[in-house]
Amino acid sequence: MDNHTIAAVATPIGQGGIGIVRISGKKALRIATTIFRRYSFSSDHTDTCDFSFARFKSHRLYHGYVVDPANGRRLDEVLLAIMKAPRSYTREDVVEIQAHSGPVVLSSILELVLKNGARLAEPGEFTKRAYINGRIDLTQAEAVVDIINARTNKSLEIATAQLKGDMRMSIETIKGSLFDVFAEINAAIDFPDDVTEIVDVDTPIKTLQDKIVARLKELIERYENAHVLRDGLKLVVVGRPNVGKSSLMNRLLQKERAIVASMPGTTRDFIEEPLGIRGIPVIITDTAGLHETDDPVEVLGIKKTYEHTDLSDLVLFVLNADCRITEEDYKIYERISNRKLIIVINKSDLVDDKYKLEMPNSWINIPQVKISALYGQGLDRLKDLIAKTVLSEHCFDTEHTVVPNLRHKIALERSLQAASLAVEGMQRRTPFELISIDIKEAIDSLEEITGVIANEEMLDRIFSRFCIGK
Ligand SMILES: Nc1nc2c(ncn2[C@@H]2O[C@H](COP(=O)(O)OP(=O)(O)OP(=O)(O)O)[C@@H](O)[C@H]2O)c(=O)[nH]1
Ligand SMILES: [Mg+2]
Repeated sequence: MDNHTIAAVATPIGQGGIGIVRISGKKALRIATTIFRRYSFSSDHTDTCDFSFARFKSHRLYHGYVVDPANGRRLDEVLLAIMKAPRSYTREDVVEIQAHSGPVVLSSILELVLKNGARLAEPGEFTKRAYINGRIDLTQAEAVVDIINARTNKSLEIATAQLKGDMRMSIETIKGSLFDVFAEINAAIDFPDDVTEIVDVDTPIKTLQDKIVARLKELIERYENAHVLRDGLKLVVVGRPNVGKSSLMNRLLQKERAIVASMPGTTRDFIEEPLGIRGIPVIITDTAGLHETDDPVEVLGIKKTYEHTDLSDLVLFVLNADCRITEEDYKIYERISNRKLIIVINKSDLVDDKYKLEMPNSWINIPQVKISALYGQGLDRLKDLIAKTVLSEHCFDTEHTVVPNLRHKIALERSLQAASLAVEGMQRRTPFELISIDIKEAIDSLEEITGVIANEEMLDRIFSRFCIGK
């Protein structure tokens, strides 16, 4: 981490009651001293006396003006919040300038702050510093984004619990048990004669099974049962060009979000939007029509479509009621048949009510629904089918608030695999040196979750989800 003082506008750009410029780092108080003039009861309401930064008291609000020291021009009347290290968001000296919220006033204040010694913060850099300076762990940093992005009460509840440190505590408890076994085994390796009780491997095996393997499994299961409540169901709409994918997405969203046109190849990039279907939080993705093409932009769009389907919880495979199933439809099916599917037969307004689209036998068991995205027919049945399919897949766990995200789950699985290998090893009386490697691996995977072990790429991925100023 560099030790520059960083600054950014911490509130959304736009007009509003209050806008905040946030500064963090060694120079924060000095910058505040340079550009802030305290309100005084003198006739011109300006405290011209030098208000040295040493006189700022922590956790106080100061009323005054932001003044450009170069020309004495007042930029705004503000409240200055002072939080001295280490009792601040980043554990560094933090100054927040609460000004009026308008894009021009806030950017002038920010510019002045930058001119006087700060550099512009990157997205999430304040939170990254809180993590690097040890105030929060990585799960708590992630929770900050989750709180900002929360779309349902349940996801907010999960994120708040995670910010409080509940996920970290669960991980620490399991890690503590792993350390106990690790210490015991290493004692046996180092002093084989002194540690007699380790010859009895039943105790560490029981600890591994009850306090480690079982708890890891429980957390992974909680991901399976609650991640939809936490992250929203990932619903991807796919199909050939022009079958009405964008029309369907717009219908479900009840707004003209995606462009609809009669020529194929209208949607070239994916479009993602949140919505609720029968009380289930959903992230719907409209995608580029899938077909053979040499057009490089379409090729990229199609690659992205498949990336999305591969990560989806449910795929709406859209067909055209008005024409027979084509070679392209078969190819798409081949590629997505490993996902949970619903076949949506669109443009049913163009065919007779009794008309049945001929389908291969292998598709018969896939849930199907006839709709007309153009006229809004069959939408309720589609929504019921989505809810039914999802509810049969997930037994929604609404009780727990400690719910791993995908990154946590992948690391938990690695930890579980290593811990299970350690159990097997002990049962087969494998040498402790080898078992100790598995246990170390199980510990390392858990430390990746909390960020005791972290690499730059992982941190970049996590903090790039933040907005600037957070
Ligand atoms: N008759 C009828 N026309 C429809 C229906 N749904 C969509 N259309 C028409 O079909 C054409 C293509 O619709 P889009 O929603 O743009 O299709 P798309 O699958 O997103 O197409 P691409 O983005 O090009 O892959 C438009 O002219 C729509 O008005 C429907 O239910 N009935
Ligand atoms: Mg489209």
